[in-house]
Order: sequence, then C-alpha cells, then structure tokens
Amino acid sequence: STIGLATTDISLHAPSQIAASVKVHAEELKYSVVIAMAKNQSLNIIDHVINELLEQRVDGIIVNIPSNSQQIIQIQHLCRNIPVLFMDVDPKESCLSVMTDSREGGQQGITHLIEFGHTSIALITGPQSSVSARLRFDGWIKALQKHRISPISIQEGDWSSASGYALTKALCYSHQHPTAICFANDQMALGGLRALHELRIQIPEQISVIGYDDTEDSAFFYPPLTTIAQDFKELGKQAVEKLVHKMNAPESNISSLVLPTSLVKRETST
Ligand code: IPT
Repeated sequence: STIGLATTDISLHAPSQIAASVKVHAEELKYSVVIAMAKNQSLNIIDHVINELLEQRVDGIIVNIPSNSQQIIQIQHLCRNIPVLFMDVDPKESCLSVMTDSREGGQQGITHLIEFGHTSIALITGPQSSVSARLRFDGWIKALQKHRISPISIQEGDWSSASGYALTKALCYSHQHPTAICFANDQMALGGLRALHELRIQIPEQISVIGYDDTEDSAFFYPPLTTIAQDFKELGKQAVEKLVHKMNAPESNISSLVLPTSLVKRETST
C-alpha cells in the first residue's frame, strides 16, 4: 500500500526533515510513500497536489501544508473515504492531526529571554498565511503581555534565511537596538546571525538570538543556536502510525496528538 505526503516546499529544512521521517517510518511498516509538493497555499494548488496523490491511488494522505478550516474541508471532500492526517492546523480543529503546540513553543522562547532580563525584544514572525506562524506569534505576545512588555518591533519573514538576513539588517539600521531577537524559525535566525556578524554586533553579549525548530544543522550555526525544539523524527513516526491505524480501521475513533516542544539552550542567548 501507499501513503501520499502532500507537503510545503521541501527545500525548507523542517518540511524536509519531516518528509524524511515519514519515509523511514512508512517503510518500516512496509508502505511506500509518494510526495506531492505545493510551493504556496492557494486552494487551487492544494486541489492540484491532492489530486496528484489520488491519481497515484494512495491509500491514505498526510498533509504538511498549512491548512485553515476551509482548506481542511476542501481536502477532506476531495479525499472522500481515503483517510487524511494533518500536520499544520490549529489544534482546535476537529480533524485528525499530529503536531507540536506552536503557541506553547512560542511562549517558551519568550519566557527564556525574559528570564535573562530582556525587555527590549524584536520579533521576526513567519508568513502569516501559515497557521503555525500565527500560533507562535500568539504565544510570544501572550508571554510578553504576562510581563507587561511590548515588542520593540514586529516584522514578517517568509521562513527563509534570506528574509531573516534582510529583516535583521533593516531592524538594526532603523530601530534602537533590541537586546534580543526572537525568530519564528531557525532558518531565519541563521540569516539573522550573519547580518549581526556583518554589523559587528556581538552575540550574545550585545544581542541574544533565539530560533524555533532545532533542525539538524542548528547546533552547527555560529554561535550554536538557542532554539525551541520540535522532534521531527517523532512527528513523522506518529503521523505515519496514526494514519496507518486509521487506514486499517476506518471506523475507529483515533485521537489527534500534540507533542511537546522544548527549549534547547545553546550559545546565542544570555
Ligand atoms: C514549520 C517550521 O517550523 C518552519 O520552519 C517552516 O519550515 C514551516 O514548517 C514550513 O511550512 S513545521 C510545521 C510542521 C508546522
């Protein structure tokens, strides 16, 4: 049997690590995996990638494309009786999903900075079209409000290191320097580290940096990145196991799963 994986751009670090884990765990259970990739999240593209998988007669589908309520309904409608599991939706949705809690993860990052005494914090978010980017931002704001702190700047990136680089440069030119920058993912933080290095700003002495994801490379950024870890191996494993369970017992009531995130303290925060 075959599992279909509908994914966002796998040239991004996180979705590629999730895809690798899905592939490994599906093979362990003797399923093959076919991948369809959406470069953006318009309804047309989602239709297209789901149909691409259905045409290949997949028996179940994992969707790692940010999906709002309308998109969830549309995907479920297209799939009819083929089980679908989502990886990037609001945990409040009633569809089957396996995810980490982005709101909680966001709070952990800001709380870490506040514990070090930071009150001058700049935020670089992910694209607001992404469900998890919005949830991380909600978590940041919630943690800041708890301590009556307002961010000194909020900028929206697109998950790429190029956007993190450009936004960090712009931030340091235009604002009074923050003492900490909180990025919605490690790739944007990677671009930020280079921008700060070029501006001869010492990390973490002058500016602390925190990312989100803990991809396999993040410990090898310079300096090694403090971040909020998502366990991509476990995410892929659980997604495959839950979906296969549903494929084998379509009538059974399988519950969604939220995996914990955790702070990984390295050398970019003080
Ligand atoms: C999410 C990553 O955290 C982020 O870095 C980016 O790669 C994004 O995916 C792309 O959609 S992880 C996702 C399962 C919420």
